Amino acid sequence: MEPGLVKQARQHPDRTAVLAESARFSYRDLLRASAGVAGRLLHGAADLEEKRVAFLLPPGFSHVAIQWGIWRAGGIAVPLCIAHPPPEWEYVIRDSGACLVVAHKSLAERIRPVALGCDVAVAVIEDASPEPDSASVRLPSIPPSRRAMIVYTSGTTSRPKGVVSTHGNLQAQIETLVQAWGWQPQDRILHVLPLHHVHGIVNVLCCALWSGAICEMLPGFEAGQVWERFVRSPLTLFMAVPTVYSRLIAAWEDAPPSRRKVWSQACAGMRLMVSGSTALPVHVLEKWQRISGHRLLERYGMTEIGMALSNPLEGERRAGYVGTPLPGVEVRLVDDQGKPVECGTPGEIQVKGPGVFGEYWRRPEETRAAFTDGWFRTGDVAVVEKGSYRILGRRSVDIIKTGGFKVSALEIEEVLRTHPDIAECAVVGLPDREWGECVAAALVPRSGRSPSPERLRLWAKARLAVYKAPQRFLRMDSLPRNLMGKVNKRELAKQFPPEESTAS
Ligand code: MLC
Ligand code: AMP
Repeated sequence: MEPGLVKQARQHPDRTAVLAESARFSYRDLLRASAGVAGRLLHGAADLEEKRVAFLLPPGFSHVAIQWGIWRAGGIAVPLCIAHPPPEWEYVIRDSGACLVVAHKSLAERIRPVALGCDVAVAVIEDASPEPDSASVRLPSIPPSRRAMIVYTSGTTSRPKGVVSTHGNLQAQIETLVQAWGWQPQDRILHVLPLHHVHGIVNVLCCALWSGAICEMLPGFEAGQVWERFVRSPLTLFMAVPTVYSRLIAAWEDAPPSRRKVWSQACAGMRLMVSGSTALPVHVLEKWQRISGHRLLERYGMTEIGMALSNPLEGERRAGYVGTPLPGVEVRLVDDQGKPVECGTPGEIQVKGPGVFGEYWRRPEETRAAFTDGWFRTGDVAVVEKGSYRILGRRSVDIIKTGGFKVSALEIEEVLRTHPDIAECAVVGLPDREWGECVAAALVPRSGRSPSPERLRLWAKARLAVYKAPQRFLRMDSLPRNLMGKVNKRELAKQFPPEESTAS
């Protein structure tokens, strides 16, 4: 038994799988390179038996070859974000109990001290090139129940939790999207998203490779570069978070009229453009439609479940709505007592289906608390109106979505509290035109000390992912608390002046 993606790839070995830095790699290249990686990881053993292998590589063929190689050797792939500071890497390496870190040579020196501090070896990878036939490598049988991947996601606990997906979960998450969005071998998608979250991993990379399509990978997102790539040669699909579309709109508005025309015309050949990971503002949807001619398809998902709700490929895509359940996904809305609500009444979204994860890594209690009667509790609140779901918000004020990344206010507070000049702090998400929400921190300094916002932000960026570092700060004499002594965050959010500029 092989992972589903590998089986699929065998059907079209000569087609192009990955395009990156002007090099072209076929599915045969990917099969051979990943078999070679698996052989080296196994190093004579029969099966990695779900050992965790963390990997740190920029987007490109090597990244995919390592991911597949870990899977084919029977290991659990733990992607690390190339832009994270060392403390974030250390947390993931330790929490996952990784036995090895595979790092690209350009990143190896940065992660080596972290890995060694965790007593974990580093395997350094040059840019992978297609290998000679590696059919002789003996690989273990991988059933769908085998754990495949751990992706770290922030939640209502202070530190991120590892979401464990099996090969069966991933296959279900991929297949529902391939069916709903009509993926074809002729598709060609431009990949600009991070590779440590499901949007970039499942929706873009895995769906493309499942379908025999071409996944063209850019090193990251830069608006002008993406527009010019749209022009260069035909693409059929594009998927991103709303901040990416806002940036593309801003770049288009700044461009001279002749360039605008060329850029807009370049979108005509695409068959589908998708937005997700956070609410798509209606003004972005409408402006993007005027510029590109495409009405964005908005969908809703989560690391724990893959995608659950989607507007239709054919038919009306309603602004402000995320559509209906995807094939094979069951969705219900429940009230505070856990009872399903009447149509038109808001309730918490709960999800069931083969794509839903089985556990948070080594956190049985959090796992138990996340399910009720087999339904996964998303913590998001929605309402069904005229047959379509509209997301109303989240149950917890401590979860913030910024630039499409989920961050925990509690995690940021815990780090800020270690700053010598901070006596008390509270973190909230504030509405933000560019980022959806931005991270804002209210601080009570220790007497006589007054750290500047710029220095605090720099300090935070050395310890936390850049998207977790507060963008706005508010000095207070005391935090607003309720009778129980708990910080009233909804009240606190109102105290940030709307016109306050960002610290960066
Ligand atoms: C970056 N910056 C931020 C920020 N992110 N500032 C505030 N809030 C944020 N969220 C700052 C940096 O500090 C830096 O400033 C400047 O912006 C540029 O940094 P960058 O790292 O180069 O940012 P950029 O690459 O432009 O990032 C924008 C982006 C990125 C939209 C491309 O945020 C992104 O890739 N988002 C996608 C996230 C995603 O894939 N989510 C899916 C999760 S899965 P300075 O001054 O500090 O240098 C999921 C399930 C589902 O949600 O449904 O899909
Ligand atoms: P993550 O845990 O990073 O996978 O983020 C999942 C969360 O993103 C969900 O629980 C929602 O809060 C949010 N989300 C995803 N898609 C949408 C959407 N289209 N509209 C609103 N929120 C969304």
